[in-house]
Amino acid sequence: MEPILLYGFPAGSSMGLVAAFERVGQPYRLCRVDMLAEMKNDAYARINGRQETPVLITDEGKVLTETMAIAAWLEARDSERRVSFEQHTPEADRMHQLMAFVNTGFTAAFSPLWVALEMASPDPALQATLRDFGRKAVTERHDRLEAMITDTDFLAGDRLTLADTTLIGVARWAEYHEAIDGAAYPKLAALRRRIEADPAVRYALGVEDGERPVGSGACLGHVPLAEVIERYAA
Ligand SMILES: N[C@@H](CCC(=O)N[C@@H](CS)C(=O)NCC(=O)O)C(=O)O
Repeated sequence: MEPILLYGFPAGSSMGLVAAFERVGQPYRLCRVDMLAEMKNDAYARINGRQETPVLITDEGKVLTETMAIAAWLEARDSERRVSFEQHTPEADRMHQLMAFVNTGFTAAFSPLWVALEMASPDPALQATLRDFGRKAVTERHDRLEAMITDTDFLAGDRLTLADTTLIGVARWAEYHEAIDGAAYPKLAALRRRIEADPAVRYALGVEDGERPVGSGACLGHVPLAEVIERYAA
């Protein structure tokens, strides 16, 4: 079977993995998950006990969660090195380092902002504290990322890789939360423009918006979430 990538909308980090699958170009399917309506229930918890996206149903029908694990699964099958580098090279090491930085501290810095936004019983004083703390954390991680960007066209070299696809779904949260002064990060801004201009990323953004963009042909279509749960959940 073809692997099925469950991606979340709106504004999920998994948009980058959709771009990565598209760019690798091997047959895959997608499953669209409305994170606001379809994730916080027992049925979805049978697919991912942490009730998050992304999730991959592998070509063996196994459930694989966590962005880094799914990226590693794809990297191992990226024989033409369309989104990765040969193992045991300095380029591969740097790509993994940047992916880890983005998926841990950079992504986690947004957590207080999401908590403030999604609070079931709004508490203005706590929300203000969370927003203040979150904006400081996001700014600090942006400072660090800006310093890690070199003069290559993309994050880990001169072509789009898993480092860029890990970043692109998350980086836009800064505007969503009005968390940073964008002008303070010119290298990141230029990098994001280059990533977002990539055809595979444009494809993923279109898919996220509910469109049916013309892609490489590798995506064989969408599978309904109910069907994925029925067939593959524990
Ligand atoms: N550690 C997980 C985190 C995934 C994650 O935070 N997913 C977000 C969407 S980008 C999510 O599902 N959030 C919903 C929630 O936690 O309520 C990974 O890297 O895959």
